[in-house]
Amino acid sequence: MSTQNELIESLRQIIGAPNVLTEGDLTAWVRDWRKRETGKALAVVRPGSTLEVAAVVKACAAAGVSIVPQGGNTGMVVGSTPDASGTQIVLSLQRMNSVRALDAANLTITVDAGCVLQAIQETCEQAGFLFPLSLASEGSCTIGGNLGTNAGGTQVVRYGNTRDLCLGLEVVTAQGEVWNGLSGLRKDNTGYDLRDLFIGSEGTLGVITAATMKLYPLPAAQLTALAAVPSLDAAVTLLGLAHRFLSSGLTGFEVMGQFALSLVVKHFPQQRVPLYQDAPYCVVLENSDHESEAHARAQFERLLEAAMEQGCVTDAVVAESITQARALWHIRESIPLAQAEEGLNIKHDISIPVSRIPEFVRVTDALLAQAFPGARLVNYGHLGDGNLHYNVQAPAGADAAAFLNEQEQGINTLVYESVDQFGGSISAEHGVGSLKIDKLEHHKSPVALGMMRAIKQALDPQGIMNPGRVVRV
Ligand code: FAD
Ligand code: 2HG
Ligand code: ZN
Repeated sequence: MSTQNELIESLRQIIGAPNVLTEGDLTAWVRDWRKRETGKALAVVRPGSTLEVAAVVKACAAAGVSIVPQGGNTGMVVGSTPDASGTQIVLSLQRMNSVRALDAANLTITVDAGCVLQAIQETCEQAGFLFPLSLASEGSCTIGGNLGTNAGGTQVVRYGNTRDLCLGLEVVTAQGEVWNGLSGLRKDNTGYDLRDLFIGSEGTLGVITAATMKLYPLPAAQLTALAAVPSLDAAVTLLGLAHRFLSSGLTGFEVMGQFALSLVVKHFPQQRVPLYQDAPYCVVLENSDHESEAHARAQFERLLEAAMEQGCVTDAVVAESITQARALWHIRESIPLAQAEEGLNIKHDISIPVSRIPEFVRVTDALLAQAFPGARLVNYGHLGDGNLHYNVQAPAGADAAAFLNEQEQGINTLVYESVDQFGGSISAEHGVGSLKIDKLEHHKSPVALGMMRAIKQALDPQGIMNPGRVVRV
């Protein structure tokens, strides 16, 4: 029997044959969400407990077989699917989906890594708490994947990204040992922060099996508004006013370019998209208030009045009900899906200091128009965090796959050089995966890359954890 067959046999013994998939349609595990790549797995392995994960990792390490940790497989950078060799296993955490504990006094929840984000939000809400991480993929992404990518989303402006919400982790190391760091402590200065090493490491250092996350009180009211703005400069001015008028009540500030919104109108005609026809950009704002809805509404009115006086808002609607608020958010959250419907596309998940974003967009739009005539810019994102999704869609009517084949490298180089010029980052929230591994080598300093490689070598000397992702050793 070959080593690979022996490994599969021992995995079957460890976690039960029905949880080691080698046949049938494995597309859901081997193709990435964007349909950029379809790999081939030696097996899809679905352990049901931390001890099973540890035993699986030990067996793979002994056989020298690489492991690709996977949660909901909603990642944007081809990081959670196997390569085409058929020699890697996909380690799916989906069966590990229990809430372990909710500590109301400590304001924490401890969950298995395979818990779906939306299920965590709902559990917390039923217990009277807010778990603020919020992404359009929340119905299928897992907390393990959120931690693996240090996901952002639409509430970062107030609550921070996944890293800011995490107090402790349980991790299976690349050697198959279990590190229990589920402390729930808000203060712990006992040396290097191991938790922060694993957050954002995209499965390249170990497997996150559980996490202790922060909870917040549920706000008394959450109000959503949509504002039409005459320019990105105006959107930045509005952001400044929103910080001033709403203070910590400002829990969402998302910008959407007119073309991005037109794709939602085109592909989801059942959605009503107000205001967008008359403005180059619209902004979704959210005000969470711990007093009352009336207080939140009065604050919003004062903000929008001041913004209109200053000319940075030309028109606005404030949602009158939860249904209306959801509809406004749904417009924003539909943009990635509308882009997918429009065809294969190029994503740039970038961050730039907020103050420099309008100039970045002016300069980069012009460079792209000159070098790649007809390419369509889909610009939107988390302006409150200085994070744009500065995406590119093939020219209308063009063969998108052929366009990406020929132009993606050039477009990426142009955009990322501009990002460098403006002091930004080539990945704000989606991570590096395999799509940006080459780019990272150009844009990260040699000193930083050297430290990253040293960490990778120290924690995964065999190089079996998600190889070909984030950093090459
Ligand atoms: P996967 O895609 O399965 O994995 C992602 C990475 O994490 C891989 O490298 C994988 O190896 C690693 N990983 C997964 N689980 C573990 C684990 N238990 N231990 C160690 N490593 C692990 N992202 C944002 O940041 N903000 C957004 O607003 C946002 N919106 C999105 C909207 C849509 C419609 C979609 C499809 C995606 C969006 N994403 C967004 C991207 C994606 O949802 C996030 O990156 C999410 O955190 C991935 O979670 P997942 O469980 O699907 O992880
Ligand atoms: C979002 O903010 C996600 O909607 C996806 O991060 C962004 O598809 C994208 O480029
Ligand atoms: Zn995003």
